[in-house]
Amino acid sequence: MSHTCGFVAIVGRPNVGKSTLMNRILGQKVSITSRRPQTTRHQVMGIKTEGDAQFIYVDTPGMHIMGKDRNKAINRFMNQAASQALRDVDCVVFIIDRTRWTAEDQVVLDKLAHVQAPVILAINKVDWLEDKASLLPWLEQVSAKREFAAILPLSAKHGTNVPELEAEVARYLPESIHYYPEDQITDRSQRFLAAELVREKVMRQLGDELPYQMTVEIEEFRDEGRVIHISALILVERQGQKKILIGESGERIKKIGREARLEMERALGAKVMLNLWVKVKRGWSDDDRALKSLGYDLD
Ligand SMILES: Nc1nc2c(ncn2[C@@H]2O[C@H](COP(=O)(O)OP(=O)(O)OP(=O)(O)O)[C@@H](O)[C@H]2O)c(=O)[nH]1
Ligand SMILES: [Mg+2]
Repeated sequence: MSHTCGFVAIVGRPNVGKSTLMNRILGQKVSITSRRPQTTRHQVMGIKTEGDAQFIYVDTPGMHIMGKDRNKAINRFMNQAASQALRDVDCVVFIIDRTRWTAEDQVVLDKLAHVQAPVILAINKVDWLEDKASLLPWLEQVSAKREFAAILPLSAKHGTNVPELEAEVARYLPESIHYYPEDQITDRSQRFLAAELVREKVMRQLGDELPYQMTVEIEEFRDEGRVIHISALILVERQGQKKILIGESGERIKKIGREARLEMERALGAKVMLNLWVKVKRGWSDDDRALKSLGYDLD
C-alpha cells in the first residue's frame, strides 16, 4: 500500500558523467552526453517507476566557475539551473571523476553545505582508474569533506555498482503518491529531445573546433503519424563558425543531419524527415532576452 516518490538531484562539475549515469539508470537516452564539458544546459528529468517506488531524477548542467569564455549569460543560466535543482529535493547524488578533486568540485561541495537532504557521493569512471590501490585512501580523504549518506565507486558507462546506488537512493524516497504515470520517462517534450539530439551530434562531430556558442532551435515539428517532419536551426555567433559547421561542400552538416535523424527515428519510433539550417545570430549567448526566446528560461 505504501507508495514512495521523491526527487533526486544529480550534480557535479562539467563532464563527470551526470547524464551518462541518469541514462544508465533509466535504460535509455533521455539526456545528451559528449566528451566535451558543458554538454547539458537544462534541467532534465528522468523518471523511473519500479513497483511502489517512483524515482524522479533531475540531471543538471555542470556547475562551473565563471571567467574568460565562461562569463556569459548562458553560463549564468546553467549554474542557476544546477543550483535550483537542489531546492526541495529528497536526495542528492554528487558525482566526481575518479580520484580527481578540482576547484569546481569544491564549488559543488560548497553549494551542498546548505542542503538538508542526504548527499550520496558517486566516484565515477572507476573502470578507467589506472591505479586501483589509490581508491581506498581516496575514500578516506573524501569522507572527511562532509557527511555523506554513502560513498560509492561506480562506472556510469558500464553500469558497475549502479544498482547499488539506486538501492541507496531508494532509502530516501519519502512516502508519497506517484507524481507521474508509470510509463512516463521524462518531463521534456519530443521537440526538446529533437533539438538536443542535433546539439549532441554537433558537439560530438566538432571536437576542438566546436564553437561553444552554438544552440539549436526547432522551427517545425509536424507529426503526421508515420512520418515526423522536423526543421532545426543551428545558431552560431560568427560567420567562421558557420563555415566550420557546414564543412567542405556540406559534408559535415550532412553527417550531423544523418546521425541526428537516425537517433530521432529510434527515439520517436517513426520515420523522420530532418532539415538542418545554420544561421549566424550574433551575441545570443550573452543576451538574456535572446536566451529566453531560445528556451533558456528558468521558469
Ligand atoms: N570511462 C568512463 N567514461 C565515462 C563514464 N561516465 C561517463 N563517461 C564519459 O565522460 C564523458 C562525459 O559524460 P557526460 O555524461 O556527458 O558528463 P556530464 O557530467 O553530464 O557533463 P556536462 O553535461 O557537460 O556537465 C563522456 O564522454 C562519457 O562517455 C564512466 O563510468 N567511465
Ligand atoms: Mg550532462
